[in-house]
Amino acid sequence: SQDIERSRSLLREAEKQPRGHHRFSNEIDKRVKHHLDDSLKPPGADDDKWELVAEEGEMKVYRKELIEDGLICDPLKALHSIKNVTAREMCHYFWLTDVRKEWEGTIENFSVVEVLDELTIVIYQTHRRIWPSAQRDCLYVSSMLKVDNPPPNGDGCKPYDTWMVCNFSVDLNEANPVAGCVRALVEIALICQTYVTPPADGGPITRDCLKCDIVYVANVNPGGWVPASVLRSLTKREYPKFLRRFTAYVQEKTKEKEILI
Ligand code: 6CM
Repeated sequence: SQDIERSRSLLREAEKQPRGHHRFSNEIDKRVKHHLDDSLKPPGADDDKWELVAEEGEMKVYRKELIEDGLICDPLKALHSIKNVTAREMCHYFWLTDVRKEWEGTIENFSVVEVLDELTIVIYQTHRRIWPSAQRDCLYVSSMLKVDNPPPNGDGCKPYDTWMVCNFSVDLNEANPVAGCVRALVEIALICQTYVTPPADGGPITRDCLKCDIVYVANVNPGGWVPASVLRSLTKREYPKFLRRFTAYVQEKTKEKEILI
């Protein structure tokens, strides 16, 4: 509860910090550029060997098998298309820590350890333990931003707007790390684009006119041993579960609200 109080007071401080230059700004810019150049590319656009591991309606989850220093670091890329919501709404609920526990099922605990500007924070979190390996924790910068000039997408349709959340591990001394946890390294992006189809009769724009296409990429290094079969079957199940739960959460949360563009 002390952690929660501390997170809350840091976030109150955050509201007073306009987006600005801080010690992670350059790193964020670099990673945003990488995601726009690379993560947005559809699987199969080049000779990348993405394997489709789950498909449910509009949702497609791909992965590439990758072992680094004996650890499974399979990159993951998911595409989805969500009706009735905007890119900003998707990113808002993904970034906002107030509602994190309402959709994030892999976390045991988290706290905001630093606020860098109004949309950039540092989070420390612990995950549920994957038996029989050690519990994981991670410490990462989380930044939400609007992308003014996204690269054109293949089909020639121009999105109304583009928002993204960029999360990546940082190496800082966290004051109260949980004993026994192995540090996982994460690089995650959620890139969202709104498409608006105005009613043919010239009527007002409602939620029925909205669609949000998302690309979610995750590169997670587990930081230590996890049995391969356990980890691979868990990711195959948990990422679709997260996407299903999170997108349903945002649709439900926004359905009676004014459109946030
Ligand atoms: O992106 C997701 N969540 C964000 C907010 O928490 C954030 C996540 C960063 C870490 C993601 C993976 C860490 C790997 C640790 C493995 C432990 C999994 C335990 C599962 C127990 C059932 O960007 C959504 C992440 C969804 C992961 C499936």
